[in-house]
Amino acid sequence: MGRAELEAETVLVAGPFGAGKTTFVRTLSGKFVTAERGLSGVGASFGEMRLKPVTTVFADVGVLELDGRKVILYGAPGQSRFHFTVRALASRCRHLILLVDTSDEPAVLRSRLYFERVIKPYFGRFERRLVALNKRDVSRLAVERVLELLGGIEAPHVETVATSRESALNALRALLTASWQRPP
Ligand SMILES: Nc1nc2c(ncn2[C@@H]2O[C@H](COP(=O)(O)OP(=O)(O)OP(=O)(O)O)[C@@H](O)[C@H]2O)c(=O)[nH]1
Ligand SMILES: [Mg+2]
Repeated sequence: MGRAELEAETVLVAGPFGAGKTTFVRTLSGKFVTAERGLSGVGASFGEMRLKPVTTVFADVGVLELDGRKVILYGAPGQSRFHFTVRALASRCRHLILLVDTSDEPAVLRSRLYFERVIKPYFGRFERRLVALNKRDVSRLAVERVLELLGGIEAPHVETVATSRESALNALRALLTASWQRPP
């Protein structure tokens, strides 16, 4: 780990394909590096290609300062063929934000499946965790219904709209400052 990472809060922003990870990191970050590619390459499923034209292939990296602290955000790739990268990303991040796509019921169920298959093995190692119920501006689902579909995930939740800086900042503050988190 580099010196900057030792001093900074590191946050893995994870979630299923199209949940808004890149958007969340981009909205928050002064410096932003992304590894998005057109989604025409080998390995993309038909369903994935229908959903959107670009996707993250290794990680989005964003840096910002929040209340005098340096924060480094790593946006995970959502496409299933890149899920192996989550292991490497999880090992360099202290905290986790799990983005749930709340657009409709199938999207929430995809988020649940992603959590169970990809994140759960690493879940216990994060110091602070937050579930961000994203796309609340376009969702007609009640929060209670979203949580019911998600099943139990042991972390507090907030509602977010990743395109809104205020909303994304609110989520990041909830992760880093709230007192309900278990101590390190
Ligand atoms: N309305 C709305 N759209 C959103 C929100 N967050 C993300 N989006 C849109 O959802 C689409 C997918 O967002 P991305 O940020 O590319 O999603 P991702 O999770 O990085 O996707 P992958 O890297 O391919 O897994 C884009 O069109 C975003 O503009 C939100 O809170 N509200
Ligand atoms: Mg992305």
